[in-house]
Amino acid sequence: ARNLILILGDQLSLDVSSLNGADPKIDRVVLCEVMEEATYVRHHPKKIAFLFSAMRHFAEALRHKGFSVDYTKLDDVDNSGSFTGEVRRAVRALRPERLIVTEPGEYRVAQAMAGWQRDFNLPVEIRDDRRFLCSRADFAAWAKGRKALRMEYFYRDMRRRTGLLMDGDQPVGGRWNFDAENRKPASQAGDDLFAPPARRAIRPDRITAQVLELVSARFSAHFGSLEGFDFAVTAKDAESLVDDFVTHHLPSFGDRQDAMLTADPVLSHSLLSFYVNAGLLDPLSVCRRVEAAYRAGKAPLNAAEGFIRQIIGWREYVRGIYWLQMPGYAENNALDASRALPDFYWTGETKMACVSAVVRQTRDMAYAHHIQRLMITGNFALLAGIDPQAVHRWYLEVYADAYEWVEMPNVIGMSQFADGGLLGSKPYAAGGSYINRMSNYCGGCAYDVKKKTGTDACPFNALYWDFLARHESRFRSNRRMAPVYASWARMAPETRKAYRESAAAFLRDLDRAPKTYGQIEP
Ligand code: FAD
Ligand code: DLZ
Ligand code: SF4
Repeated sequence: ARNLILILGDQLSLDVSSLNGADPKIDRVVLCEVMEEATYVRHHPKKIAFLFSAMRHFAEALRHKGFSVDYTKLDDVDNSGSFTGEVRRAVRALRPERLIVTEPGEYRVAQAMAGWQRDFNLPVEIRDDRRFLCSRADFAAWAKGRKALRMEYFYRDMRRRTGLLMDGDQPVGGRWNFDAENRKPASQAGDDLFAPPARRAIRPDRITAQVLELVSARFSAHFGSLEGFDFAVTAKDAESLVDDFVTHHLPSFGDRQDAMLTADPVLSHSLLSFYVNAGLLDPLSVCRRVEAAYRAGKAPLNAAEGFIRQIIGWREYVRGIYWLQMPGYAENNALDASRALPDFYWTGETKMACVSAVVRQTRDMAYAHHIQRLMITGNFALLAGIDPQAVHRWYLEVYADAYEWVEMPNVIGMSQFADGGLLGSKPYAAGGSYINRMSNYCGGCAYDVKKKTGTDACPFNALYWDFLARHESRFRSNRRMAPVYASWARMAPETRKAYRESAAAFLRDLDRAPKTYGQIEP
């Protein structure tokens, strides 16, 4: 072979940069299912099944285009178990002139790749990942010399650069951000108002059925259920889910974005992150579809703008932060949090109905929407002072859209404030009243959300004030936190004491409970 082209499991796009200029007659493509990638953290079985099946289908699509593809299945006898091992095997067998690969999404893999040129005595060309609008170099240039990095300004640049929702050099509707219209409480998000049609489910084909068998045989010890697997595993099926989202769910996306309902775990979210992150969907094309729906009068501006901001704003921004900050970013622990992750993150067995619902949903679907991740499981870990490393590892394991470049900044930065405010200016901490306003979880909870302290009070209430009190010296001077510290200061000393004692009692019980799950090594 002339060029050996390695395509990773989250690079499944026919126009991925490693394939640019490839010639099916003389180049060779390698894809491999390897144990190291499936177990460096114990990924949810649905995530593993999704990627393996999508990889197998992608190999078929490449063959259809005339490429010779060397595909290693997980249980092939000579599978070496790692990217480096598989590249070594392919280099020995095919004696290519060079190796071409698109830059990986994780620092860990980038480190391994950095040694390949020397290890294999072969030119290795690592190309930019053009599926992102903003290259790592562009982001570094944008960040350079700024006192504080803020997503909102980055996002405006991305709007200008793409022309999305722009009228000339002005944002459509005269404003960049319509979030003020997007935070409707649960009482306005109910099924009676919107009654969205059921989600389109993709039925497993023969290839997926084989993968499901493999994954259930090999990874049943991992957290999560394989039951009811209905992910798209081809670009074509993923496109059909975009159609479905834009037609049926986008119109109410903005209104229902922050709400949480027990009976409707997805609301109007797109469920597209799996496919965008793995390469089955192109993020910019999805945004153009959403813009077209708005321009055709089929979706309101607050929905279209909100959706597009998540993709060309947040998604690009967190990736920029990740590469700007790695490898140190993973180590951040600005709030000195050290508590072990409670077992109920793995079992869902807790009296807190909100946490239980999100953990069980995560186990079943390998999915939770943004506010569930941020304001339920994330918020609890933040308030309880859980070790951010353990929280990071949990998120990387349990969500089918998780890769470090996107998961880590969202967890270490946005959710746990472990980066000390680099990513966001204020911690996402909230007590029970926020959760009660945005969800209908509290109605079915053993705790009383209206009660502030005592054993039957919602634990989020005391934990919230305890968190603020613990970190008063850090946050008091934060302008956005001033109002809550003013309330804290106005409270009677006995009230403050009761909050802190209630929180201490809850945390003592938490510490006493056995911790089994997080300790098991892969
Ligand atoms: P929608 O609500 O429909 O949003 C549309 C798209 O916008 C998503 O598909 C996604 O591509 C993008 N998006 C939205 N919010 C973000 C964000 N904060 N960062 C990056 N992209 C965003 N997203 C991941 O893709 N992988 C992760 O591992 C991940 N971990 C997270 C951990 C925490 C603690 C938090 C708070 C958020 C995390 N997110 C992660 C971001 C967000 O929660 C998911 O992208 C979203 O829930 C995916 O569901 P959806 O496709 O239905 O999203
Ligand atoms: C997540 C994952 C899993 C579970 N398995 C594989 C695999 O067997 N082969 C593969 O090429 N990629 C896999 N992936 C995705 C990789 O972990 C991902 O490409 C790297 O972390 C870089 O982002
Ligand atoms: Fe969660 Fe508290 Fe509501 Fe129970 S009362 S569901 S613990 S917020």
